[in-house]
Amino acid sequence: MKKTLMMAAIATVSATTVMAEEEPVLNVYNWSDYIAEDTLAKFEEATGIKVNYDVYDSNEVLEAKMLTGNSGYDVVVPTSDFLQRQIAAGAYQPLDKSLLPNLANMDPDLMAGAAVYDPGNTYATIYMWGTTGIGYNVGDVAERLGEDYTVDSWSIIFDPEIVSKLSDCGVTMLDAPTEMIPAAMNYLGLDPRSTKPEDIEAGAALLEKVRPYIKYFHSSQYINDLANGDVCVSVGWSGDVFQAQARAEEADNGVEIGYVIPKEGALQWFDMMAIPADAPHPENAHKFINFIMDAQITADITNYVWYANANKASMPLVDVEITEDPGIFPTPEAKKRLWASVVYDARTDRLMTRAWTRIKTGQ
Ligand code: N2P
Repeated sequence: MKKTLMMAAIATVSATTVMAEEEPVLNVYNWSDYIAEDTLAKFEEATGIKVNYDVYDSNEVLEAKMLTGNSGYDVVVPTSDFLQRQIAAGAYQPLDKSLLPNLANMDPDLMAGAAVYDPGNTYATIYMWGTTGIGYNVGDVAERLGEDYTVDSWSIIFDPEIVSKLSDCGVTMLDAPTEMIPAAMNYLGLDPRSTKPEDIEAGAALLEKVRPYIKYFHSSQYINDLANGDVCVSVGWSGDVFQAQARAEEADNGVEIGYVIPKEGALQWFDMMAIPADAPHPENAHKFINFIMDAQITADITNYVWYANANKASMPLVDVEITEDPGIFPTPEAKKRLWASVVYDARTDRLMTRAWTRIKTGQ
């Protein structure tokens, strides 16, 4: 009897020891073009944890993996509206905030904005944030629309008269139905956050109308294509367009790229770091999330990817050309015209997905 108890005690102790010792590995799944060149090496050096890093360029792709489970990932970065739906599905584990002292660096106002999707910031913290606007080749557009033409409106994409004049130099859209359809609705004067089927159909109909002038729907290809002058107008994510601008400058190829938050308004989104419920290395995941929230590390990322962050302590370390760029940190005036993403119910989501397939295939 005594012996059996002793054996059981030993078994319990060794099981606990095994659980407490997480192997020094971390599997991260993040958006493409979204981290500084040295971030992972610095984390590996600081912690001895080896990072496996995979990338995606679509919330839908990430969501499919999160809802299936067993992805093997420890840290993923969904956008806040997608995050909310995935939390409801049980895809994430609550953060252990005692392991995240650098949460103190975060901007309370922006975290409150993210808490709309994740009450109490229970499951996630902001990685970066940005807007969905228009990237364009200054020379190509001037050549086709005139030197005096100012790119400041969604009409450059949604007015058939205008976009038809640009289709020869390459117009592209994000492959992101829940961003593109609301942008079209907003241009029509409808509430971009509306979930009324007739509003969504109206936005979809506008996209179908301009479909003949669109070269492709893709959410990362346009960075290089804009930089090389292979396309001239892209609906794109703020930092990605600035990265295109930087790549063109570096290549010294005469291509000048601009980014604008159109005067009609634009989507503002938050990308959130979260830990899947079945993450194999949750402790390492917390170490990584805390490391990213270090003021210098986050500043380094913003300085490299040109996305705004929500880390107040990092701001003095961010390049002035970034903090002062209204395309990255919008002015209070422009902020009033930004809308936040909507969490779609299953029915609306299906409606959008079906409309999107129709738009993309042009049928
Ligand atoms: C980074 C794209 C992240 C923005 N390439 C999408 N939320």
